Amino acid sequence: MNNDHSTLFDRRGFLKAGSLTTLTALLGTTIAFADRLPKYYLPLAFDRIPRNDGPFDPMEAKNKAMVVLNNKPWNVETPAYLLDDAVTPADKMFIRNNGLIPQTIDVAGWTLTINGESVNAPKTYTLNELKTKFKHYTYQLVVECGGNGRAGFFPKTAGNQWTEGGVSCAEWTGVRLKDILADVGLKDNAVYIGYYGKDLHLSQDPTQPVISRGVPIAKALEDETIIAWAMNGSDIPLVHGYPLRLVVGGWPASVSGKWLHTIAIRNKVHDGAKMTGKSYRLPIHPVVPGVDPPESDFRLIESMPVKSVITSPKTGLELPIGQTLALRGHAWAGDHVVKSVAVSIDYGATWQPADLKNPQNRLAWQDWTANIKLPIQGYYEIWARATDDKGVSQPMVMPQWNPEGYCNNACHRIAIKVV
Ligand SMILES: Nc1nc2c(c(=O)[nH]1)N[C@H]1C(S)=C(S)[C@@H](COP(=O)(O)O)O[C@H]1N2
Ligand SMILES: [Mo]
Repeated sequence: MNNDHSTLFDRRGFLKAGSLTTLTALLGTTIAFADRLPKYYLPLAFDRIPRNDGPFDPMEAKNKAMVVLNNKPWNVETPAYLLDDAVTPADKMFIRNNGLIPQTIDVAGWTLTINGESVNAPKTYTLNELKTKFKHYTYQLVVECGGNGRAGFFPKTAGNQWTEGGVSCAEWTGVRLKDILADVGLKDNAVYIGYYGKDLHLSQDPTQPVISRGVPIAKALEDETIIAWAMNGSDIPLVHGYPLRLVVGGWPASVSGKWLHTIAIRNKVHDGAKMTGKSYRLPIHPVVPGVDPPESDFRLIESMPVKSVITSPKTGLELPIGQTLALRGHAWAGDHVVKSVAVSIDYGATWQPADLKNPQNRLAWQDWTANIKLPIQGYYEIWARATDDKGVSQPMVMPQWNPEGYCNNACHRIAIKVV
């Protein structure tokens, strides 16, 4: 959070020459009487910028225990115990923005355009056309930020320091992208899609792209890849992409484009903002922690790794000796299914199986429960570990370190006391 304006003023308390230049650029004009600004006086236009995205404050609609990692852009995480619901409610859904939340949404005039090299001809739909022309589907979908768990990497990597809470599983309603694409008509050379949203770059320069990512055509054509207008039975909240959003479960959430207005069908891997360089990429070969290989040694993240979270109890619980402890949580595995979850009370020396439910639909997370006995008084850590249908389990400690801090799926742990 940048509420510290000390870098803007010189020793005498007047705006620095550099700050004035920035302000002039932002306002698109010079400030009249700049030399008469009182000491430590921040002109209103400037004052607002470092503090907030604008008049809309997404935290007003959020649970008060949500943790703000950054407010420019807004990045807010959910403490693990707040993820206890089977379906994540809006007020407990993490926020990850790369740019500024659009402040004015023209719902009546909102359209979705499908274009790109690999469509027969571009086509544009109004919201109403999308809703009336195509069959509706509702799916629970895991949307997990590629950087979730970043705080657990050592050495520390740059970016928002998500702990466990950059993940959600809400119920999304909309139409299948594959139905729309069948209506548009694709060329045989279609290999990738790329989305475009209406958010603004932090610089407020409308010509600068914020984020434009995508998925291979096979993932785009899956039944569960939808263009949604509703979340948990209501309009999508503004901060989560109102009025239209691409939702792709199981892959880094950065492919689920908010404030969606265009999808390009590409004849090559989409090259929009944050598709290139090292964004959302992992080193192809394991690297020594702290070593940053060249760009050519990275690959795009596709399906997210197997993972689980303990949502009850909350760290800090004090349990009277002799009582059984009921544990609860969720587990998910990208494009895969979770086959088992186990819990440990002795730092992984022994494990006991949890009861695991089937997912509500493909790409939804799975609820698990376990009842455990804690033999003596004292401090305990409880670990949970999920294994997917390929036999791949979560690592008990930090997984392969990577320079951007993605895909940390180490076991979640909570700490409790038996008294
Ligand atoms: N238009 C747009 N879509 C976006 C983003 C963004 O900055 N702009 N961020 C992406 C990233 S990195 C994540 S993790 C998810 C977060 O979704 P949420 O804020 O609804 O939880 O949105 C994705 N879609
Ligand atoms: Mo993300």
